Amino acid sequence: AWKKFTPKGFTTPEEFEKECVRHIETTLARSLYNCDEFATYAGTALAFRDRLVLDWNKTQQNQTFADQKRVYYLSLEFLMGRALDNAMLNVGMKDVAAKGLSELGFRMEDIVSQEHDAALGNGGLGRLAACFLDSLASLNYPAWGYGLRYRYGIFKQEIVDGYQVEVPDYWLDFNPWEFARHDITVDIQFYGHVSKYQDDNGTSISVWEGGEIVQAVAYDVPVPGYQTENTNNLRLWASKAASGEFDFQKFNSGEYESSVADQQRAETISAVLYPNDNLERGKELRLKQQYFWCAASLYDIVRRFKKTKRSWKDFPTQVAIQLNDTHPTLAIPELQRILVDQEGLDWEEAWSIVSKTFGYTNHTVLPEALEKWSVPLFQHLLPRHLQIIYDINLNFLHYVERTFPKDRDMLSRVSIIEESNPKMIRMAFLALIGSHKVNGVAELHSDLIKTTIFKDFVKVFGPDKFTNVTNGITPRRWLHQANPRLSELIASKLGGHEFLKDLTLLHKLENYVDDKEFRKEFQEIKYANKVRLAKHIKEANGVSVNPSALFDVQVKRIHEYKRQQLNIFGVIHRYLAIKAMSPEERKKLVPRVSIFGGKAAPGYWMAKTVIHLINQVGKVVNNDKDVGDALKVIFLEDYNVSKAEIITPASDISEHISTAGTEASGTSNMKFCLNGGLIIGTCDGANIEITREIGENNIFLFGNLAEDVEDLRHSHLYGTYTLDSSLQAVFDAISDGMFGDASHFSALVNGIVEHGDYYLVSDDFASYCKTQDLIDEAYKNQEEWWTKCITTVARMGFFSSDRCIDEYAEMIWNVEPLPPKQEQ
Ligand code: 26Q
Repeated sequence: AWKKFTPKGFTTPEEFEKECVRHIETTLARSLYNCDEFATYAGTALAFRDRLVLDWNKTQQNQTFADQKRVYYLSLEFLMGRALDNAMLNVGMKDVAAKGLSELGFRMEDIVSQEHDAALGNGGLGRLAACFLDSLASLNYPAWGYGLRYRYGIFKQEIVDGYQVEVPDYWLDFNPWEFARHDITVDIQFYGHVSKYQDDNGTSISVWEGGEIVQAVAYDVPVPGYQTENTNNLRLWASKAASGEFDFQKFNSGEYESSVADQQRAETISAVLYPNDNLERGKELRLKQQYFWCAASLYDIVRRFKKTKRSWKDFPTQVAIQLNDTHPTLAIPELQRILVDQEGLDWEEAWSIVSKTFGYTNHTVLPEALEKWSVPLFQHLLPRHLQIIYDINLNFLHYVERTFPKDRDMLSRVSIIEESNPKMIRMAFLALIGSHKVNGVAELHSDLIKTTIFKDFVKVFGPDKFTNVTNGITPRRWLHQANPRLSELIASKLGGHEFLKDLTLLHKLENYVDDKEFRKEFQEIKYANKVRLAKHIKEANGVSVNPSALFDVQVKRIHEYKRQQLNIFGVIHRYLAIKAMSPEERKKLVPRVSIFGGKAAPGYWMAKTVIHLINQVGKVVNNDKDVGDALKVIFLEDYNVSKAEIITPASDISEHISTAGTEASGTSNMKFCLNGGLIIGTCDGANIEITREIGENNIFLFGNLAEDVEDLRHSHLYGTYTLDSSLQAVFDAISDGMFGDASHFSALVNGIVEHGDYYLVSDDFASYCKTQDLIDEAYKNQEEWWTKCITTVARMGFFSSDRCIDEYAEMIWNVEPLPPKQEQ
């Protein structure tokens, strides 16, 4: 008999080296002679990939045979960042590999940084999807992610003369983490028309005919869990010309160019990630992306379900599909179409299955971010889906009419179709009507959607359809990987790394708040992280910053509602104050480094102006001899996940200062706190729950409340209003040309002074500056400061994405974990 083969990967540095070198010499066909850092990265990645693949295959087999409910997370964005470091830590072999690498003459840090970020996302929404995959895998949930394999991820940002310049992010040159499945393809139809036929029983059936076909090809990415064999799958679809469509006639008759052009047109669908964050732009290509990806994913899910030979009514007990915002809403009419047109179910039966299968997560209440598509565009691209949406709407409106016969206006308010010119499809309404649960991403936000955009729907469906799942972050990447020394320090006090699987265990750290030794080490770690960031700033910006200064960080997408303008106006205010001081007074100041980072959507002119102003202020302040260390202003180029891993552990204060009621949750606020930084923030999004967990004494809150925003906006437009005098002084400095040509910034200033100050910068400015002064005072009292930091870390347990995923599993998906099979 054959002995059972149990794959065992390397366990010693020598074994690792052997594997790494084998891959360099054979898989990559390179000689060890000219083995540079990149080749070594590739060898290392392939050595770890081998281990993942075995677990991955086993997991998928296990999931197939287990025959239990699975979760599908549909997201147009997965902002994964780098994979190698994460894989090494999950397997628990990073130290072994580091030793092996050093024997080969390399430093782990240099090797890890060779990897290109997988930047298939804009910001919070995409990174949330990545954290969720990590938690789903680590908690052994049978779950798949479905997304698009963009050839170009989010653009790379360069700063040239203070302006943002976008550079394409071609990231697929060498990607060891994906597996092309050329045998798993789906033909996707576009355009064409709908014909009606009678079947043998005389019932009419609709058939979508004509148009063009594009092929979807699956690319699979393994998603390893932390210290479990469980390795889930992320399936990304790439577009390709369908074989029948590639015109060989043309090809042979010398029209080579136009036949290649057809091919390229098909590949355009998955070519590029739309770089808008919280702003919807109704472009046809975006709608094509959405349908392409939804249709391919659903075909795949349905195919898998059909293999179980179960009856259709079991579909919602076997399949849970979560919609990450409205971007995958087309999955709803698509499943209805499959069930009715292709599988022959009657409408009611099909709709009951559809509406039990989907859950919808809302991430915004900003009106400019709510997705709408024009009916004529839809008619052209997806004629059958438009009919289905009209039928869904009709049934829904009948129901509303019966339930609320007296409220005639209700019908037009809740209709999926907006009666504008052209008519528009409101995707959020379709997502809500087609799902069994709708959730917001923080308590305030989940309350707000019930009283604003979905108010009428609470009446129609009742409040129980709506729920909250406060966002979370994975402690594996955002503590263990980004801040290994802090992770080790915590482990040394808590007796191991269990807290990385159950973050609530952090509360035990409160026992060490007054422990002298612990406090000292905690401070040393923060300092070392700041030294590392200072080194990066020196290399990237050429500016020397003092690591003992207070590091004040705001890194996130640039958006008016996030109010980087409030921050930079505050910086100018500080600069003016410093200029007015005597040298003796300046010496008493807490030195500060204001660090900004983030991308502006390429067409978002105001956001680009903010970037320009920050850089202009930096140029003046950083070269002003009067100021010295008292203030430095840094804009870090190309903020992304791997930069966040350096920046997050190095902050003393981070800024989460959106106009109250505009930021759905925010997740970087959680990352900074978990890494022992304090935050200055408004009463918005998850800041409110962070305050509740860590205590009001440990956070610097300021500004107006969400409930007052409407009145404040009104009084700007119709009341009398005098601008705060210190903000006026800031505007005067800008107008005087202190930061270069003032005309560059006039729109930014006028938006506040003349055009209603929609984001209430002037209303919050005084309270913001006052709170910044409080921070300076608090920092002077170092003992108290570190108490706040340590207490904050100890109380962050709630914000693990593991907690979040367990809540989704219980309240929305009704799925159980599936632990990996023990080897016999
Ligand atoms: C829509 C249509 C067309 C083109 C682009 C888009 C689009 C793309 C990305 C619309 C929105 C987004 C991204 C939104 C986003 O990141 N929202 C953030 O989600 C986080 C996770 O829940 C929250 O923490 C943030 O508060 C929220 O802003």
